[in-house]
Amino acid sequence: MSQSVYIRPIALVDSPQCEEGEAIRLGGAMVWASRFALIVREGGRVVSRERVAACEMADAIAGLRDALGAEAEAQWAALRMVHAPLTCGERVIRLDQPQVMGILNLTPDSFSDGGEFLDRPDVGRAHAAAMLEAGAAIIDVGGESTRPGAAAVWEGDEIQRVVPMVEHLAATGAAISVDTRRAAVMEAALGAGAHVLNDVSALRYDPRSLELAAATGVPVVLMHAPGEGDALHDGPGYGDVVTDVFDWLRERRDIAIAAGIARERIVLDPGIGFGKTVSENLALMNALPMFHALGQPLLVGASRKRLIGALANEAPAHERLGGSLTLALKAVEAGVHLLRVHDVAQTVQAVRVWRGMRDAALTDFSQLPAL
Ligand code: 8Y7
Repeated sequence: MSQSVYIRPIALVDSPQCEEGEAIRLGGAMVWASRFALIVREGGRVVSRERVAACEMADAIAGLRDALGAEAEAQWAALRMVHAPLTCGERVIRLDQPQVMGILNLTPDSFSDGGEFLDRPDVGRAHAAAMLEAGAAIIDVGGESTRPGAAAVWEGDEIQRVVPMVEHLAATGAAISVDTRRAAVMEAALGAGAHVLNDVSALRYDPRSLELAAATGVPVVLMHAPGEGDALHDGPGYGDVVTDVFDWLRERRDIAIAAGIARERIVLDPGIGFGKTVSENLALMNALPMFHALGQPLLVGASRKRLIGALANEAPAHERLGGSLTLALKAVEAGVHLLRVHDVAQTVQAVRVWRGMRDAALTDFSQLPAL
């Protein structure tokens, strides 16, 4: 039975000098890891799990069999990869600090902010302007709800919802991503000035989308969802959710690269809330540092999602700010590069305070390890 290997950072530190020479920087973010679990899986079961310090990793990898050793080597290099900024027209989004993507839903039935803007474009535009003012690096414009059981939208309707807003935002100079699974919508949105494709089906839903993404050369977000077609939330279940999602994202990454999408334009996302139980979502949130071993910028969208309600008294979507910030900071501490959120001002404030602490840690020499 074939084996697979994973390097999961298990001890994160808030500055490299905490563990002088012993900590590696993850994904070019402001986070460092000093110890790792080197995990080998066979047929879905973990067959070995070794704790390894950064300085011992080369030896530990040398002790693995050929194919496993090569994969572990690739992951060890990928963990330390520094990512180029994303280019969005005239704008560049640096990935050395957490960036916020503001959600703009132009749908009648989104569970968290449904129907607010669909028939009131002026209100939608004002909301986008407020998110940009509050520090959103990019606005994610979507015209189709992907929650379980949402009604399918005809692509012509989706285009009509999305394109005028994209045109408006492009004219203001904003960086724009378009949240869609349909090639025709992607094409129309890019034509209207969008810069990034955000596809919750990871370019599986529409047979034309992979080719289109490759031909246009724009950055793409590939998100994990276990199901296919219109049943994104239905999957066969997981053996181990963390390594299953990791393997799945690696496969989608490789398919995208083979189709001609440049590696530096692929952003990966574990798809919090898509076909996952509360405990599976929590396991993924805790394992986020491991996903740097895929060697791509990471995006997480946990804002107002159901797991928050499930853990906190069934709070309705509009009362999930506290939980959303907790999950956003968890992602930030894991070195996730992009946060997709509804509450931009509050999230940007949380990120800035976190950033202040990180800057302070970098100049705090009392953290030097004792000789
Ligand atoms: C995500 C997303 C949604 C996410 C990315 C919601 C469109 C559900 N969730 N895109 N879209 N990641 N990349 O609650 O987690 O916002 S829709």
